[in-house]
Amino acid sequence: MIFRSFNIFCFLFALVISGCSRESAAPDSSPPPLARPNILLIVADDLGYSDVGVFGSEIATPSIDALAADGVTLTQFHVSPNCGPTRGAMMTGVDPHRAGMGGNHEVAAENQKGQPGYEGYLRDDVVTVAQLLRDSGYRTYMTGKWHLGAERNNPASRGFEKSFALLNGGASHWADQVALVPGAKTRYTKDGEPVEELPTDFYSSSFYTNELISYIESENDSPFFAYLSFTAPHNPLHVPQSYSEKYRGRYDAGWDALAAQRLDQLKALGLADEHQEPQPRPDWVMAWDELTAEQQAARARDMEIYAGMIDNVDEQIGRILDHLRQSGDYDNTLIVFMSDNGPSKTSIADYLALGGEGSAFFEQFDNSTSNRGSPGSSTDIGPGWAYAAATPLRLVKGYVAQGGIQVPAIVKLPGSMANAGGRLGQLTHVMDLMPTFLSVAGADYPDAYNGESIVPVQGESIMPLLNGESPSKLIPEKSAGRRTAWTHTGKAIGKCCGFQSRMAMVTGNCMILLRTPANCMISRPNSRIRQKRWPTHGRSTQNRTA
Ligand SMILES: [Ca+2]
Repeated sequence: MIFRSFNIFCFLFALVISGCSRESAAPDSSPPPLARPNILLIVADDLGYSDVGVFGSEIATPSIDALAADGVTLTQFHVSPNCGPTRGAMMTGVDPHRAGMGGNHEVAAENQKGQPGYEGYLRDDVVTVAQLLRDSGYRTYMTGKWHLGAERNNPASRGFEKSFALLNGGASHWADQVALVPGAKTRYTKDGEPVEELPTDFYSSSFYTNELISYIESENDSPFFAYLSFTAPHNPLHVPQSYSEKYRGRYDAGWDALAAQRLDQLKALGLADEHQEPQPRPDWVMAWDELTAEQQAARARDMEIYAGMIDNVDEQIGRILDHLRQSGDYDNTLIVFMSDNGPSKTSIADYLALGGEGSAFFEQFDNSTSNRGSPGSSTDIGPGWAYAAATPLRLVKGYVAQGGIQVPAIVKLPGSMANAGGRLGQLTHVMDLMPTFLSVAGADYPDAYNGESIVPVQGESIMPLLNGESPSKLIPEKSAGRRTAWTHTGKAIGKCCGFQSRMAMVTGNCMILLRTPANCMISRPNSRIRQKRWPTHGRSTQNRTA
């Protein structure tokens, strides 16, 4: 019924568009109107809640801000606290455990290894949105970070007709292919085939954008689903120097000052309550004043580079949106922009703790302040700037707390939106993207795929919400019952009824810890659940570091 209604809508929409074309006597260079819209999904990596302008950032993001003016911002959009699980849910519309992506398998806890739900690649009993859209006649493209399995899965085997992918969770942003962590091998593929060498002028964000634009340009016979998966601003912090120079001196006052400044801006934008206090600095974040002058200079430079990476990402987004405007596709494209998790506090010390060849690996880098951001360096924003980047939320990537799982998100529907420039504060989840995309494409989620039964879809289309229809549909009755099941990578997030809890659920403005085994999503989805409200301030177990 929904799809039939949608098809009627598509037909009427096409009539309206074609009627407009006739009335305006537009030149024939524009492509013919498509009954089904294109879909462009843009994902930033480890971008904090207040790291873009419309969410309170001081970083210049005019392209993202313009997209928000044409679309709506989702101020309660939820993901998993780490890259792989978010991408698993995003691609399949189901809980990341059911997709085989319960955690980042590179850092799985002992009790997760070998368990169903923690395979580290997309399981055979899930289907991707790319597969279903391809099967329904869409052209399907992706560039950038995959992180959904290397041996068992790659974009080419999971529905993408054209792809250029980094299979790993991260790597150097330059052509040198230096691995993110000791002992890892950086792996790129093009259309599923290994890529041994990158162009000498390779820089991740611009290369991925160029490649995706070339795919979109190469064909014009059907709508496209394009997934632009930036690896920025994930560490290592790398960007052409002209971008970081724009922010020279901007962060000399430190992360405590930045957190306060962003909170003020969020209040001015109406995104934070006027009475909200700054989040207490976690024990693992040093006060800026405790750093030596040398440490402050190095850390301020890191944030300048991070800001430059986001500035550069915004420029790339502007380029692809301009391309769509010039080709006449912009108005007929559903566009989503989001981050995959909160800002990362991971520092070199954390990688060294993984053991192996750590010390020797990091000896290769020249992390002098003058070389930071350039090839041959490997730095990060560390705990302090991550704390500030998550403002006004608590904690950061890797934590089942709002700062880890609540991210900036923007959606622009095809055509003009009656609520353009507005905000939607209902609880939405990355699992909802797949059903939303299928809805606009007029495609069904099947009971079986290739003759094998598959996991039923768990997300829900947010089209009614975006269209301004039934705005309460997802809240409170839906969100109150939504099992979001975020897990922390191998670590308890708090105690619940005397047990270490690794799961939580958001209901309205509360996060509730769940007492349940980490792998119960597969084996016992209805296992006994006991709940406890998460305290205002979590305990911290980590050493402080600059
Ligand atoms: Ca990430």
